[in-house]
Amino acid sequence: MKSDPITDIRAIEILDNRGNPTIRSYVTIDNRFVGIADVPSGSSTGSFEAKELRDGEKRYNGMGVKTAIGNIENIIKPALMGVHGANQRNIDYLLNELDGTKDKSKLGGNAILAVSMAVAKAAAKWCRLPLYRYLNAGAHVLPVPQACLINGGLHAGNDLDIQEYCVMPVGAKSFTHAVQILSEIFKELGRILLKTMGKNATNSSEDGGFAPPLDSSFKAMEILSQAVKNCGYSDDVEFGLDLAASGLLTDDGKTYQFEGKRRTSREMIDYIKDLVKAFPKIVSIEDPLDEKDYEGWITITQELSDKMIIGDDIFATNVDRIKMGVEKKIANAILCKVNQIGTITEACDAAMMATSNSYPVVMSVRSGETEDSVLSDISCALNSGLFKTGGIRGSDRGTNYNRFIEIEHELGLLAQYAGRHYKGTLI
Ligand code: 2PG
Ligand code: MG
Repeated sequence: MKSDPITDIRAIEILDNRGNPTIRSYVTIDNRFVGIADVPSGSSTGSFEAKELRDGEKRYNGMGVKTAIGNIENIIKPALMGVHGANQRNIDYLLNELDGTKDKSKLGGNAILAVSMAVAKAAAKWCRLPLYRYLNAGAHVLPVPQACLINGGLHAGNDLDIQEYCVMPVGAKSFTHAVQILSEIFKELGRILLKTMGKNATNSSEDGGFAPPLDSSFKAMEILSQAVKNCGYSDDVEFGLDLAASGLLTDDGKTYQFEGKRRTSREMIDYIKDLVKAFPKIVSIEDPLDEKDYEGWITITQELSDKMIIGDDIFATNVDRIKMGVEKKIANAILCKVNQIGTITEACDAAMMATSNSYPVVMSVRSGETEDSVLSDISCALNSGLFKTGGIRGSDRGTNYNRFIEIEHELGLLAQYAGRHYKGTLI
């Protein structure tokens, strides 16, 4: 009898923060060690992502995940019963083999990830280790939280076309201190929005930032910078944007509908260059262009080489796509979202591929999250220098902030806050 056999796998349908169903899975090792994991889900999803399996029936407007749960119970469970749990690479390999498709569309990326993450959690318990330590004996980096305090695009019911305006407290002394800075700026931002635009301006977005009735990125950056200044943190923070530009592309497949105009790729690049000229503390720009606009990506990476140009939809946390990006000189950093690729092993491989080509790794949550903080542990295991968390309110966001604070306490003197070295590999 193996000492770490998988002895049970179960899954149920729960709700995420947007009121959409998602999967919670339970994996048991050796009849005693239970790992529980919830699957995140995006709104601004790219076409290269692992496919989420949704029921497409009347219930939950087609968003149910009962078919994916059926796949866990009827296909994955019988295949994994008795298999060593504490060998994540082998588990993830078996999951991929069972699915047999490139995009995990047969069993569902959500079904596969649910099991991949719950196995890791159960195995960590079996080893009597916290998950980050189980995944990497050298885990010690607390990332700079990249918190989006103002939202637009698909994440907000306003007219801002850029999806995320983020604050990065690079000058904080620790992760715990970074959270304090973010919270103070968030509250001051709320006061400014209330005073200048009234209470409707303080409504929340899908992932916890404000969704003020603005239609200009310059104005949003102005207000955000003012809040930072009022709190006295101008020297301690930098800014990041996520344009999520695949969602801005028009039907012609070439031009973008952005801030009241149809713009070519060149015009989008020029707009971004003007914006970062006006706000030089914007150091990080994610998905400035569509996931297939390779020429545009090559140009912006070259012309804004002093900024972090982060590939999210274009790379989809996929080793082959990152390799392609490195060869073509597309972007100079990656966003790492575990559910884009569908297993922990493949997400770690993507991060390693990026790191070994000097592309910094920004770990990220999705807009659809639950109270599960598994991504914090994975970020810590990867010694990632940045973590995109969404806003600072809501327990679906707070769970990751709080988990990092907990890890920082746990690590004590071993903990290293990435701070101004967020681009570097601190392994
Ligand atoms: C993104 C993410 C997270 P979503 O585009 O980076 O903020 O959004 O999860 O909706 O894809
Ligand atoms: Mg993005």
